[in-house]
Amino acid sequence: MVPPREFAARFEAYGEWRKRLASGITALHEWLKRQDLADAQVDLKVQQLLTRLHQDRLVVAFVAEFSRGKSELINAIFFADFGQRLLPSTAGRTTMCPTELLYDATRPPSIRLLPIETRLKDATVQDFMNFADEWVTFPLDLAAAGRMSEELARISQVKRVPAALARALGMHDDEPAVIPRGADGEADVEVPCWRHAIINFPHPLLQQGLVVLDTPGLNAIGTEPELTLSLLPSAHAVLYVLAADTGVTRTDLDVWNRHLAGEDATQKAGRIVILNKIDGLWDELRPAADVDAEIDRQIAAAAAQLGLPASQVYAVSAQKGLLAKVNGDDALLAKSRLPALEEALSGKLIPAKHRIVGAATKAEVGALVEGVSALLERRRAGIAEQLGELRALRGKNQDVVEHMMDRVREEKAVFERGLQRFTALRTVFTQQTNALFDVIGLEALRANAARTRKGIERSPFTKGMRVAMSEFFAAIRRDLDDAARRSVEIHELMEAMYVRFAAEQGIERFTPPPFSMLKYQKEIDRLERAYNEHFNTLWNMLSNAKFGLTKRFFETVATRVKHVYDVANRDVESWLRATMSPLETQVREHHLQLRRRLESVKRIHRASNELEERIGELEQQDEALAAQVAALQRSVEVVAGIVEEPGALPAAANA
Ligand SMILES: Nc1nc2c(ncn2[C@@H]2O[C@H](COP(=O)(O)OP(=O)(O)OP(=O)(O)O)[C@@H](O)[C@H]2O)c(=O)[nH]1
Ligand SMILES: [Mg+2]
Repeated sequence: MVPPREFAARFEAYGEWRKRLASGITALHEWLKRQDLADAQVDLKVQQLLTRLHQDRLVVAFVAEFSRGKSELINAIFFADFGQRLLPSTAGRTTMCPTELLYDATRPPSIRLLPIETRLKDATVQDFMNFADEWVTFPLDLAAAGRMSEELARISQVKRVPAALARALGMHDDEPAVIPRGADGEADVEVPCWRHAIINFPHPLLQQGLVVLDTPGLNAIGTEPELTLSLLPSAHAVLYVLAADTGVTRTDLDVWNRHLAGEDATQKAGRIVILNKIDGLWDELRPAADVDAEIDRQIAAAAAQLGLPASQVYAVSAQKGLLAKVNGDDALLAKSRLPALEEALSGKLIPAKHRIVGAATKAEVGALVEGVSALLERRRAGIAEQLGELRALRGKNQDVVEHMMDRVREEKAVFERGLQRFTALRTVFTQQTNALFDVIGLEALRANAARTRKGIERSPFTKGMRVAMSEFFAAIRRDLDDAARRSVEIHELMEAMYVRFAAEQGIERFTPPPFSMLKYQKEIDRLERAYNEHFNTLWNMLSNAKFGLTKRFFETVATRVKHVYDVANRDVESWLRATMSPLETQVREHHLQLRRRLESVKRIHRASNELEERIGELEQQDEALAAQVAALQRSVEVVAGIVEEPGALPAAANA
């Protein structure tokens, strides 16, 4: 049997693989540059590919009602080699704000905290990311473990504020800790000090792109829409934690239904449910088999209640697992059942990620190389044509050469007339693309969002909000439909042009790819559905609608929509480039070839001994081109070889 590989080890192997892949691509790029085959387009594509490989992240989120042991599990799975409890984990509510653990090499190790008061402003956590001055930063001293855990304890900080402020922050109704005070009879309310925390920590796993998201128990999940609309959906894995001592409670089910159940069967299949704290069932006085049977019963009960197969529920003891790892106690580690969970995590998650990244990289390198090989092939075809012409001249007299010169001149004249048409086409193309960008540009979205904000302000209650929001989404749909129509028009124009240039100029036929807006339309639909669902639960949860919360809710939705627009704009841009640039390149190459042909015929016309010399030159050029094609093929195979490497997939053999 293959010994189970821990999550950590497998994730490290995945990181190493990404590095090898990046250096393979860099080598290919270097070669292209040396051969003078890398134009701006190629440079840009390679840059994007490398950035994506470098920044590739794997986001694992932990969600549960409070005190189920999320933070303890994170400590045990990812950070046990730290030798102590990294994240605070205590009875009662501990983690008071969503906490991301990641590593960003451009910053010193630190904990960055976004004050809870930022909830009073119309901006999401994502928006605040760009404003360093809004965050409070504390450096982490990696050499002093004690001091470090003191700094990290800040994610548990709470404070008392007047009830009115708590209400404005959107944190009153469901906050049980009410401390009577003050002459006006209004009670003070305990609220978290921070809205969001980012722990920047150079742990090897985080350095390789792992991002762990720890969340607070139910109450903060309910009131920070961003978590449910954006952070959780973008996580690669969401681990849902139950505790054996409580079983599945009503609030556990609430969290599950609201944030995790989802309509999507594939989504459900990806869920991992953890039944934590099984050490509470351990009993020295009972036979081990009895205890195991009890654990199995609890697993079956939990699975039935969540509507999942029992195979997706993992029973563990986070606390004993952490202790066992810190003390190197293998027997206790096995008893904690933590390795089985880690095996499931790494066995599912990392190979899936590996496959997706590998396939995407391979496809992009393939597209890149295809463009370059097409160029090389066209050059070879040009040389073959010239060789044919020149070989036919062997033993012919001056008249024939003159006649041929006339013919090339004529071709050149035809081409130059075509060039005028090409310039005219460029103008139309630019006009049409500008119109397209007007429709899906950020300006249009900004105007739409401003209208919606006004609408919500005018009528900040359920009905007003609903009307404003449905108008917001309707306007987006109109824009996307309009953009879809325009992209079809551009596609038709370009298709006709390629046909025409092929007929008139002998330029190679090329069918430009169509563009589909469907992806963005679907994403907008998904957002609207998610918005509707969360809006309803939000409204049921809050007895009186809070204006600040409503607005913040809208800003979260708007940020997500802006992201969709950003991606759409980027995609449209590269689509337009892909549509136009083959024509540009071919026109340029064609022009060059005609000039060369004319020059060589002129040379031969001047002196007849030039003929053999020129044929020899062309033959050499052809050989050089053939060698380039072969070398290119080899470089591609190197990259493809790295993609296929089984290195990061040790379980593939026994999967
Ligand atoms: N017996 C036992 N206790 C555990 C286990 N895991 C966590 N605990 C305890 O349960 C309590 C809550 O653990 P946390 O890690 O703070 O729980 P959490 O889910 O992060 O809770 P919040 O941060 O408040 O949302 C702490 O006192 C832990 O020591 C376990 O496996 N066994
Ligand atoms: Mg916690």
